[in-house]
Amino acid sequence: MPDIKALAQRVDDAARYAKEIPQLVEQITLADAYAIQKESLARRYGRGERQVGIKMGFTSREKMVQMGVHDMIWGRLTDRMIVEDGGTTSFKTYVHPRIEPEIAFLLKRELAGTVTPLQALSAVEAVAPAVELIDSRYQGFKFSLTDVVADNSSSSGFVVGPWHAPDVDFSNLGIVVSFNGAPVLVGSTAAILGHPLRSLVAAARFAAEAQEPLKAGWLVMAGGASHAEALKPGLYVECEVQNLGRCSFSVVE
Ligand code: OOG
Ligand code: MG
Repeated sequence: MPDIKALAQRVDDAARYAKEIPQLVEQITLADAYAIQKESLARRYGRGERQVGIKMGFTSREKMVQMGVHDMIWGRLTDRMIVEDGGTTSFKTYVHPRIEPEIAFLLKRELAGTVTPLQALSAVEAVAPAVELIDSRYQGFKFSLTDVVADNSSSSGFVVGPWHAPDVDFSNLGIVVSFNGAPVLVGSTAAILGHPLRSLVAAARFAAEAQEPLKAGWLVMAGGASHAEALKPGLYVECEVQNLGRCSFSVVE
């Protein structure tokens, strides 16, 4: 039996002190990996962090192809991971951060179980353009499915732009991410499972399986619409989503 607590401490310390670790050599199942993730988050809550939602991963082809992982995953988001829209984040606090354009959902009521896209939509208070900062704690940003799940699915930071009532059609909106004003990523929200709402449907299913229903007031990050791009100090990052506006942040030393 893997030592869940010891492995949770290993991934938590790596994230906390921005120190990379080798991939896990222990034989673990996917259930073990989620148990490690849960235990590592309990350590964060013990330090005063608060869960503010969840993030979905590998909801687009481009992300799956880039990382060689072909199953959807999820991770937990805490208030410590919030990067203010228009604010700054310090490069030193990450191992090798990357960003990806996403859509964020704000929930107005609890959501869990098998739901239709329409039922999922009825739990949505608002949608916003968003950027996720991912930071695998594994050397070389290389991992297996179980490694990445244990490492809280590379959750590290996120920026959320202006909120909109969910009556806007967000199924196929153009996305442009620029670094210091030059476009580096282009895409569409349709790359997220054909429609970002499908990611929320999947999130509700995962939440039920984990017996942790998504709560009113929580965010759900739908997953990267494109591959992720590496960050470095000195970058001003802006993500514009057609009809939803933009969010931005700067990377300082
Ligand atoms: C894992 C997290 C994937 C997404 O949006 O697909 C993810 C990783 O690529 O490090 O956040
Ligand atoms: Mg992501």
